[in-house]
Amino acid sequence: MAKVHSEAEPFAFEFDTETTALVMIDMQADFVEPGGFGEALGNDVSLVRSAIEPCRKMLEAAREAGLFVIHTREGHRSDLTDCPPAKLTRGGKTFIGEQGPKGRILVRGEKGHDIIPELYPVDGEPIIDKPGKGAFYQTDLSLILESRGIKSLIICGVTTEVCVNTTAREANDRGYEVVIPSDCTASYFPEFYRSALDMIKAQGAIVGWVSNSESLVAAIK
Ligand code: C5J
Repeated sequence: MAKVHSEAEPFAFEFDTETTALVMIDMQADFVEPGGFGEALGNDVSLVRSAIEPCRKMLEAAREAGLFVIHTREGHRSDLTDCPPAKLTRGGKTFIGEQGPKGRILVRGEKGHDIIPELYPVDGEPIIDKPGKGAFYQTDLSLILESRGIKSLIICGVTTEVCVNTTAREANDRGYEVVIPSDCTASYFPEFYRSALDMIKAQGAIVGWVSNSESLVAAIK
């Protein structure tokens, strides 16, 4: 048992490093590099790149402290049979499965679908390929977390109001204690970023806690 606590809002976040996992959500080229899905939807990806360096520091500290690390990728089979028709019609000018500069958009095995080199998983870090926004929906994430006896999650990644928020809510409903380091997540919409984090910590941590990489790294050192 290695019980620690980190400064957080609305109050300190207490956790045990042995039962805590770092979950890195969708740090894929499709979301944070030019030429991917994020840009195809009309977004400026430079707005989400601010999270890369804090995520890198958080990941490095988690690895050094021996935390269990998990990565997720949003995407679909190449025949798109796991993509609900409703999802295929959403977006801007380019749609899921269409050819883009980084290969077919949000399709597994394509360049854009993969995790960016700065945060690339190492041996022993499971990658959860998810068809939806939440990391629990139609994946084996629950099984993996339960098998490791995980109770708390440090959730990083993009985007704050979509896949990070959905996963935090799914985790909270399943009984996990969730903390989001605010500098390790980002959105194409600054106002959504702020509101999404406010919603997490409101009403006495109704979904979870909001902290920052500096406090969490200090706590696990
Ligand atoms: C989105 C995600 N925004 N990873 N996906 O479609 O947040």
